Amino acid sequence: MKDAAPQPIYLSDYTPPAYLVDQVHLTFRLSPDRTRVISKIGFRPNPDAQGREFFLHGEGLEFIGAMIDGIEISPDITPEGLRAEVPDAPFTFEAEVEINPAANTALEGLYMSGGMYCTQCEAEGFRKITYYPDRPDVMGVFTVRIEGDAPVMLSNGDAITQGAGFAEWHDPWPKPAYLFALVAGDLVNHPDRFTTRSGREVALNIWVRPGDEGKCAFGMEALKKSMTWDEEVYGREYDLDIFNIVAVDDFNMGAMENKGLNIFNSSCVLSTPETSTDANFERIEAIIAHEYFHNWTGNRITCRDWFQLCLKEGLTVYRDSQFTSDMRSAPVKRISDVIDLRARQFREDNGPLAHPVRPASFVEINNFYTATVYEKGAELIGMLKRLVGDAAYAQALDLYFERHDGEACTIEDWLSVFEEVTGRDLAQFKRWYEEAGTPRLKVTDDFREGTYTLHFSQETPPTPEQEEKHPRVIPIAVGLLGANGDEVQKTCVLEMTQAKQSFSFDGLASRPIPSILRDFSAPVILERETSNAERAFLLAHDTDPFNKWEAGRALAREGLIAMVREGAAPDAAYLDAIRMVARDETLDPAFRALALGLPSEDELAQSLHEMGHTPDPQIIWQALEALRNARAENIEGLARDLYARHQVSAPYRPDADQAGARALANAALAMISRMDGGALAAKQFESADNMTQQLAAWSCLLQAGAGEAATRAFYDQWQEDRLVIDKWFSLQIVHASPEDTADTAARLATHPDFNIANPNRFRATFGALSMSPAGFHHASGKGYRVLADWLIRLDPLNPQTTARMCSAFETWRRYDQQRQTLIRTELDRILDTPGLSRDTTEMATRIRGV
Ligand code: B3K
Ligand code: ZN
Repeated sequence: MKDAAPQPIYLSDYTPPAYLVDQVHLTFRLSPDRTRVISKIGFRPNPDAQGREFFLHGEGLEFIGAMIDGIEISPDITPEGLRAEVPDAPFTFEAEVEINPAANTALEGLYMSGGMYCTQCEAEGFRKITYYPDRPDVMGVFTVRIEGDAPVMLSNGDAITQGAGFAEWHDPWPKPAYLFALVAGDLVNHPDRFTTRSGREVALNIWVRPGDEGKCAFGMEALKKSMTWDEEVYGREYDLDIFNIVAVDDFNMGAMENKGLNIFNSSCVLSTPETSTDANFERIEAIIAHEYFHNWTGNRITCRDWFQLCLKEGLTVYRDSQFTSDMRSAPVKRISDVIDLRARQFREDNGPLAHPVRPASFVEINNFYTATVYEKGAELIGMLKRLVGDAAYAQALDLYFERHDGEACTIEDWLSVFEEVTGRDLAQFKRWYEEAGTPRLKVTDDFREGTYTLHFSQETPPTPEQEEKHPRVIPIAVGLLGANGDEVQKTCVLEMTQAKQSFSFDGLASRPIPSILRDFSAPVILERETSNAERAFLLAHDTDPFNKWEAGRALAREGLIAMVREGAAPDAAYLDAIRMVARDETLDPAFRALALGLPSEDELAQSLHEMGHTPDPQIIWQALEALRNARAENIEGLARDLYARHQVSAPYRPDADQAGARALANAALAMISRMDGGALAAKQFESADNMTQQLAAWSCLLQAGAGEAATRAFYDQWQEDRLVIDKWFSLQIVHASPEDTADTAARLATHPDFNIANPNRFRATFGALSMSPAGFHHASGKGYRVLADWLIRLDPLNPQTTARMCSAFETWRRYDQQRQTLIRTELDRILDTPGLSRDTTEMATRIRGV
């Protein structure tokens, strides 16, 4: 096994930095394999520090020399950094190091992507660029000189001078090193302008590789909308004269909010109707907003330490979801977010990787950029807003910005502005940040003499290293419906604070039908025994769009579980109910498309496991297929009608209305394709003038087993477009039969266009494998084997992406003994790999357990 177990870092061990930084001057002499980095940093002792050790982080740097106040020193250098004797007064530290961007395949620090220099410093990548106190509570004002022959050379802040072979940038806003960025290369820009409400003229640019300039217009519009929205809704203005976005092809995640110089995975900014789906457009809009919003929630107010990551991420995800709700449809956004939360965060919260929204320890912080920190973190903000009300939320945010601008903060700082504004004690609410796990909320009810009572009890199961859980405050939004479907009690928020608690409603003429947890008012699992008739009633009558959708979802889930467990036939109540919703023209098409969606294989496996059963991925897949077939047979006529009615004749626009119509038409096409062998899909594939239509048609053809010609045609048409080819890799694996999933992934990994060094292509291939449960969990174990083979190959090149993708195995304890043994063998094989990275070691160890 491993040489030495990597050591965890604890929140409780936090100490303030010994020295603070005032000014930072950096000079980069760019060269692909020998870049010189010359730093000159003004330090001063921190009066609040507990010690006086001068330590600078630094990893993989070739040390050339260092000086303090102009006098050469011989520091003590270790693999983690540098120590030196320093004066007990302000001083200047200078260092010269050499780094090799061309050899940097980890994509952290300064690296090359397609001949262009770029950086990724969050969380701890700056230490791979030069010696520095690489922690977010040390903030400095950066001036950067870049020397090289690239036509475009960018860094944070405003451009001071540009000349032949050099460029100088100055960022007036003090920032932690994780927000530093540098980009240099042969880039072209899509320029625009924005005038802030106080009159600042901001130059906006999206920088791309030559040839991609036609793919920036939508991203630019999204940026301007985000800037306006943040002014209008949060009163936040942009604070520099220039805002640059750069698209790079090799990137470990979606995008990065570096001050004034956001760097984006090209898949999250480039778009055209021909190459991007409606879902891609929506995602691009949201990510551009997210990174832009970080300028205030993250950059102007940052995190004291990485345990506080949710302070910026949870809040910024919450803000970007508000933005999307305002730009598009709020109910559709909420439903989509809950689908995603359950699929990723509930899965995490109920397995070996469960951790609090604010973790108490970590080995490698990059492993904590999780659905829990981001998405559950955002849910906590939503709950807080519901508990205090909109006006108090706005006041608390104003106070937060006013009080903490320019600071590195904690969750305590965040909660205390709410306590001050509202006078509430948020000690119990804080448990949501500190205790991992998804609460189970059980409900029963009774009705006596005009009084209807809901009895709630809450319980959170134990999670790793947290056996004992305490009752949390849970905002439960409830409405009541009368037997005729009228609302007899409008939505009100019940505040549950105890383990068991009851709430009554008086003066009712008859027993109402409750609509509980409207708008998914808390991230909990609601458990309530109820009938299909009641679910169908709520699907028909609930005025809360989330619960209306949820009722249909529950009908589908219950029916599928009966099919899996008892071999039951497809549920007639579900088929009737869904027919009614699909044909209800008063409902938004996007909502109807969501209502036609079915729980995923993984969601069903999770539900079965919750109920104490061992899920069989093969049987789950068969049940879903059987239900899809039955549904197609049952409503083929209606599907044809929906398909015809929701064709969009206007020129393509990626807005919510058109996207909703296409989503519904394509849901109908999927049903029709099960009946006509793909004939209509083949027509749509031929005539499609946008990627949404083309991809949906190809996907239907693949599922109908009639995709071969389309697969070839799709490749021939798009072989020059790397982002579309990612879809080509992915979809073939997703729609392979479970027998062929692993083999298809392994075969595509030998395709000339496969590139292990490109995270997008790697994820398109092996992410697709791990997200196809019936194929991934094939009883032979070949799915596990293929994934482990490739993770072992990727780890020495890119630990971050490898570690993240290990989470494919996180659900292993749900399955039967045979599958568990097969997975454990693969986890052990990964852990036994000589030289395995700290990132992957931590993830595989936590997943495997003892
Ligand atoms: N803050 C970055 C994520 C950095 C991930 C480092 N492993 C993107 C974002 O959340 O906006
Ligand atoms: Zn973020």
